[in-house]
Amino acid sequence: MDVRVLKFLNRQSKNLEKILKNYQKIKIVFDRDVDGLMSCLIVLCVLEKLNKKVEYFSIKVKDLKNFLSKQKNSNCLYIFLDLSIEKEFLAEIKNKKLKCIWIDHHQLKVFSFKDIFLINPVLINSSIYLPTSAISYIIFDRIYHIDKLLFFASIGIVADKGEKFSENILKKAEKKFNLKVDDFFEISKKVNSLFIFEKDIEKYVPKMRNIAFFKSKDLNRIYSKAQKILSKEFKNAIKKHIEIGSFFLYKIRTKFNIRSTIANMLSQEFKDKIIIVYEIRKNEIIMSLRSNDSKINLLEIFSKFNINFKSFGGHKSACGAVMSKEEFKKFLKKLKEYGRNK
Ligand SMILES: [Mn+2]
Repeated sequence: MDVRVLKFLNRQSKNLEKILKNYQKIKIVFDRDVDGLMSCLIVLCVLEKLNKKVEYFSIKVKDLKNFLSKQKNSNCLYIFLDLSIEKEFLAEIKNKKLKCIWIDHHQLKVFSFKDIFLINPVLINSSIYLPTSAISYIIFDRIYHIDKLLFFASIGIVADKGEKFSENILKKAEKKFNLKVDDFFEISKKVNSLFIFEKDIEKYVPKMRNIAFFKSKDLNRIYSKAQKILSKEFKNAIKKHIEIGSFFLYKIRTKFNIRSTIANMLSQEFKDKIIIVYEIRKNEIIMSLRSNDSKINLLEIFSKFNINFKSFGGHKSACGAVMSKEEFKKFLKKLKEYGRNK
């Protein structure tokens, strides 16, 4: 891994340790996906060892502004995990004078962070890709070492396809827990099924502190239910998608939260395609975009479309977008033009 990034994380870890000394009450706010959840577990386990009073909330980035607007400035420290930063969040934080640590790995859309303490390796090197659970592991394991942090980190890393820059962590975990990377990947798929049913994720956090949960009947039952829904939708996608040049377009029609998982599955199957999976929710088009070609930067391609996105961002090879139905028509036209120009 990049030595500059490791030095940066080590330095930030020391700074963080100092900040933590000043707070007894801490609120963890994490993204509603496997990487976010595993990051939460890592941070939570360490904070509890430090005898902090901790609350945790899972929030989708689109609901974060609303969450922030309801917060009151109390003597509490916020730790945000795996959530992409928007300008409006920073405005709300400044306005409320909230004390915030922000640990994330999304590409940056904002470049001034004087009101938060940001830990994102892309600040040092924008081509480094370390899932938030890897970052959280490196930082928090230094503050207080607990064996199972390595287990949580490995699940989060493979869920976010971060194997490349996290090889060391995974190797250590394979040895420690006598598991293979593929086993961690299986576990990450099981954990992901909790999100597919949009379960009350917070309810599972205390159970997950014991790693026996990941082998439990409880989780396996939810997983097999999710597998049925996913395989049905996947077959449907193969039959009913549309191809425009190198774009693979598919509209999801179930009520389950499977858009991004289906997009991941399709990008594994159709490696030379740019996968676009979308659905209509509350009159908006919500999209997951994926590519397997490391030379392709989705953020770059789609920002050139000049679409008035309600939100757009993520990573170079996996990102998300929200737009109105009107803008979606324009988006489709652009897809066809792009195909012709290539
Ligand atoms: Mn992530």
